[in-house]
Amino acid sequence: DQANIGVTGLAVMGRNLARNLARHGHTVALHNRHQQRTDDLVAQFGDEGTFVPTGSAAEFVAALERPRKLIVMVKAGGPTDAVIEEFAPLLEDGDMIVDGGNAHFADTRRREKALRERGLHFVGTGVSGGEEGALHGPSIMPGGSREAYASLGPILTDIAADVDGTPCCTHIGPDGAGHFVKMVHNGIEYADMQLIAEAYDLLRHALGLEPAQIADIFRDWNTGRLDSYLIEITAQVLGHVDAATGRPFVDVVVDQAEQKGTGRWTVQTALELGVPTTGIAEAVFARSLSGGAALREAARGLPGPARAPITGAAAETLAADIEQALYASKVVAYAQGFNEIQAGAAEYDWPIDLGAVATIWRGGCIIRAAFLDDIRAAYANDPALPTLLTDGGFAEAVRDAQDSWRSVVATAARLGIPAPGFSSALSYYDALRAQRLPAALVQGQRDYFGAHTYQRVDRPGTFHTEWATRDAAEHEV
Ligand code: NBP
Repeated sequence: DQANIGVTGLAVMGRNLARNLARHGHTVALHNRHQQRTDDLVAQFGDEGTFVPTGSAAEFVAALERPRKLIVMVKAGGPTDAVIEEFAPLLEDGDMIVDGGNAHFADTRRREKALRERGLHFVGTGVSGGEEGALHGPSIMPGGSREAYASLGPILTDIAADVDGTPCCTHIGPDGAGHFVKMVHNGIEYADMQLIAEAYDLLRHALGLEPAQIADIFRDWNTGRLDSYLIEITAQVLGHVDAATGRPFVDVVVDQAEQKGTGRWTVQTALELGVPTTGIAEAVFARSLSGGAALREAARGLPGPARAPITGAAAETLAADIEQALYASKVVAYAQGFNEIQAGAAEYDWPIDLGAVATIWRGGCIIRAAFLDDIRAAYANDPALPTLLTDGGFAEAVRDAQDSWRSVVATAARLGIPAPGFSSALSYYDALRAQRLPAALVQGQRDYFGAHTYQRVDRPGTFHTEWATRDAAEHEV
């Protein structure tokens, strides 16, 4: 049997993608560096569809009908290059290598270029949704050439999640565009998780609620505009009781958040592109701070304000205020993430449709949410929207939320509860809407010590002031 698609790298992600493909009627060639995984897959799930297990790279390539389509699901970095080097010499003009791993988009650009010169298509593809998504329908973000997508698209849309009949898969753009968008997706995921964690921390320490009570609040929020996978699983985690101790699960977990690096990449790239993604950056730094055990130990005794939990009517308002702050901060984080995609698209000449990105994030991926449909609608209404914050619907929602948002940030500061996501999102909002920023003063400082020059509000030109002279004379440069 010739297979119409192949998967190499059969750890959790590759195995589940292969099963998903087979369940959709595709004949799937299987390959893994150590053949045990291939054999295990066939032994356990062979009855789910048609698999063609192979042992060697040559056998795998021979099992594929032309033009060949190979999905690579191995560890990102060196292993991906090793697999490409193993297979590329065995392939022929027009064959397609799909990298479904979490590659950095710059690596994908490099690999795409090198393989294009060898007559092969390289399709860096973001796959989100974890192992469950891979099996039941992920959100898929393919890059690479339009030509490759013409033959891969129907297969990928088959196995993607769908929302109201629309598949969560679209051709993002050439070369590294798919992995870029996947990277920003993960960055937004970091920001969203951090904001939810701050909401929990405030409910716990400003209101003195127990995790089970907070789980109920999140369950309630999940029936409204915050309806999302992340809020849903937050309620599950908070409601979970540790079997061994009978304590809330969240209290027996070490409070040091780990990271695999895609959040950091998103921020590094944002710095290079000059796009403020403060929500994602705060989330990445919050994880780093949590992991700095020695530093935290040294600082643990530093003084803070007295903390008496808020009670009574004020408590009622605070919970609702926290929902508003969470919503508004989330709008900021997503607005910043979409601006980073916009900047990446401009830098690398990718014709990315932001509305289409929001559309395919509505299902399958970790940040799936009702909210994404509002983002889709915002870009449908105005594809050139400068920021989600100026969309009519979001602008109104944030306007309505802002009193609550300010009060939550003030409460956090007063009680000494860290809320970097909430507060930096609010500062971003206030900075964006400001008539004048103190950047004018910064320009003055730069001109003073470094003759860096400045521009004037009242006439064109570039100016420098001779600060050291007695009359601080200005002249045009
Ligand atoms: P891992 O990232 O743990 O990678 C394990 C696979 O890589 C195995 O098949 C292993 O083969 C293969 N491999 C390695 Br390691 N080095 C190799 C080499 N030099 N040559 C050939 N094969 C090699 O698997 P995963 O968690 O399934 O993730 C796969 C990809 O999908 C990763 O890039 C990951 O970042 C991405 N991803 C993961 C998730 C998730 O939720 N886990 C979500 C989205 C994307 P072996 O069996 O012979 O050791």
